[in-house]
Amino acid sequence: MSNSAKFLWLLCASAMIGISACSDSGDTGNATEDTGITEVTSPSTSSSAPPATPAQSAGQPVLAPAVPVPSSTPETEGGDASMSSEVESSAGDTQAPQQHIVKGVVTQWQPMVLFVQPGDRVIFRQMIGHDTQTIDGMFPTSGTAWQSKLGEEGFSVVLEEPGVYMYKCTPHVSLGMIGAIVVGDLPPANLQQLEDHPQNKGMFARAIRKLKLALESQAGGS
Ligand SMILES: [Cu+2]
Repeated sequence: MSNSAKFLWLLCASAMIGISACSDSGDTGNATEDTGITEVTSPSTSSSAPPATPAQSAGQPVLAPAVPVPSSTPETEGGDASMSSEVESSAGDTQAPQQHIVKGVVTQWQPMVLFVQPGDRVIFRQMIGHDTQTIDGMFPTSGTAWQSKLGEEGFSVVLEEPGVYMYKCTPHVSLGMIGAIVVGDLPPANLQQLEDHPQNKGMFARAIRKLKLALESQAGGS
């Protein structure tokens, strides 16, 4: 290759570099966002599940933060996370009766407030040393009273009449072992009857306050 040819080749090459550099730096209008580069393929040889599309991600329900349990009143003995009920969500609104469990835990009922639908069955467990008995005047007037034997494991009731049923454990009522079962729609029809009850004081008043907090929480959360 002669010198002049070399020179021409260099001139040509440098001109091309200049043009390409010019087109890279100056012509921003042609700049494209090369999204292909971001798709780094996994070195994994196995064909993994396809990545979630934006539609799938958007379709996933955003889990709401847990509803804060209302702070317990100062005179509580602690361990008062029993406000939340263990009611299964009635998705589909099926009318099939459900079963619910209430446990005797030390000197408390768990859950302390239980929400059920008419016809549901409530079963009492961990009943050693406990009984369960409706409190006179603190359940619907046409509702069914109940009373288990002491330590009657698996005692159960089926509640048809809507309203609040307040019940106690006889050995531990003075320690606040009082529970509430709310049957049917909110607010329960006999709530005012509970508040007007002459025994709405002491541990009973405390239980009714907790019931009202649970009712507010249930009404707001669903
Ligand atoms: Cu008890």
